[in-house]
Amino acid sequence: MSNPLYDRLFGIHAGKQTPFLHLPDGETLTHAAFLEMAARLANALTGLELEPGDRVAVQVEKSPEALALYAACAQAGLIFLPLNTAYTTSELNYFIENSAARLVVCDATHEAGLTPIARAQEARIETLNADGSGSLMRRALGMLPAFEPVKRSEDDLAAFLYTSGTTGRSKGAMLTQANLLSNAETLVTEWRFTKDDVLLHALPIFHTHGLFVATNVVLASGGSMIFLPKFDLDDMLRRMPDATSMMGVPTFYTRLLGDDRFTGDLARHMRLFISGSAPLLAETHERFEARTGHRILERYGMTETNMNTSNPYDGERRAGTVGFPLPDVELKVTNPETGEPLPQGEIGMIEVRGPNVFQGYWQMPEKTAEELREDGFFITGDLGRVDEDGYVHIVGRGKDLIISGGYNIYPKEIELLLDDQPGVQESAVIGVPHPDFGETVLGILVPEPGQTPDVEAILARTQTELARFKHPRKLIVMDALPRNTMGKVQKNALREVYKDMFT
Ligand code: MCA
Ligand code: AMP
Repeated sequence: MSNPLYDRLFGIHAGKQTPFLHLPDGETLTHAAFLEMAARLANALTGLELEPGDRVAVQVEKSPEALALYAACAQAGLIFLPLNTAYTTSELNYFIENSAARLVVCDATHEAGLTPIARAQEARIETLNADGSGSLMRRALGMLPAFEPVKRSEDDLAAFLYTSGTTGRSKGAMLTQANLLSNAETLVTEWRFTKDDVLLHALPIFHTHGLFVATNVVLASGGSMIFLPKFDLDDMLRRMPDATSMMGVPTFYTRLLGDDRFTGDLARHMRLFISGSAPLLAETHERFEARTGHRILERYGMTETNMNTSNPYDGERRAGTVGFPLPDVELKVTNPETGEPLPQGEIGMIEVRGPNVFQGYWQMPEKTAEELREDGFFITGDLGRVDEDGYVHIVGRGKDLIISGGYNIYPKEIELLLDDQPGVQESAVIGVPHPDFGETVLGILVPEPGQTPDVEAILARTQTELARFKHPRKLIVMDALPRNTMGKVQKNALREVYKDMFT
């Protein structure tokens, strides 16, 4: 029976004794062993009475078992819904409820907190820990290491990835098998991945970058990954000699450059360095080339679209640009007010269309209609231009987004929480330059007349409600927010005033 996602990424490796994951302890997991683990998990999932199309919400640490759970969901026709390990219980409550997940898989340390939430949804809960232990693997180990993939078509949904929104409510981006496959297969060709590649993988696997870009590309090409639990400079330097390629967010590159042990010699044998998820400063690009001789290949993508553009493998990788639209992706720059295409070179809204573009936001038809045009073009919210040679430049964001170390943060979500705090009349949250994370979160509070907000207590409150990476690194109290004549808060003015706060 056919199941394109499983067949083309995983099934092609059936029985192969070639390495797939090189683990931190020196062990290697072969493709065959990985597929057996996935099949056992798929048997365990169907044993939990899950039906094709059901959502499986997964908040677990990075491990081979966590990756096998993704493969198992593909095989069993379930919708994989990975969640950032930094999310707090109150954030998770929303995702589980909104997606109506049928199964929640979490670390044992979060089981007690999540059980009432799962129960309220009549969802099951299983545990999977960083070391591969937990109730889900216990079930899986008692299962057969073979599973007949559930029949699926390319148009069936394969994953939901939640992305924050301008209104503060996260939206579940629905991705089909075709969305994932088309992008993975295009990138293998564009970036020349082969079975001989060994990718240094230190990204989290709950976002597009680490899961669909890095992992799917390696799967589709038959290569292997040095699978590190997180970015640790010592591990990166130690393992780089065994790798051929690396994908990372700009923070990876600035951290490597910040260490004298990262020498040209250490990187010389590498085939390819790729950057994305946030703007790579042209200066970082240049320093990296001066140190290693390599020009970083920068590409541009989104949760809703996977990858849209890439600098060329052969040809000039132009610093400060995100390269050309991928072969099957159409990209246009439009007038943000009218949607009319603009002449080449002019700055406007970037819109994209192609097999990579998602199906819409789960149960949010109005939000979908606002961003996904009927003709299939997705309004990215990024402002850019196409230069005379066809390179795409991202020059800013129409959306009020902060990107910190590659994680997206929508100010609205934090502002809603700050506005609710005692003594606060209103707030504004902005991103300001940060040497390590690129940008970081700054909160500005306007007190209610005659009141003095307790800044420490408010910071503490953000800590219980919001994931760590969203916490304002500082709160500033101001008498009034700058506003334009329309009454809109002038965040640009605030960003200008506080731009040197962390640099
Ligand atoms: C960790 N912290 C952060 C971040 N990460 N704070 C702000 N922004 C972050 N990104 C917190 C930690 O909890 C810690 O808190 C403190 O900051 C310092 O942590 P540190 O040890 O320095 O951080 P780290 O654990 O080394 O992580 C930094 C990191 C990591 C390596 C940059 O955030 C990372 O792997 N980022 C990649 C994100 C990613 O994959 N994005 C792709 C999204 P405390 O002070 O309490 O100790 S997909 C996407 O964007 C699209 C589709 C695309 O194009 O790819
Ligand atoms: P996400 O919501 O995590 O999918 O993040 C997508 C956003 O990250 C895009 O809309 C861009 O604003 C930003 N982004 C991704 N790659 C790049 C890049 N290479 N340069 C600049 N911004 C990027």
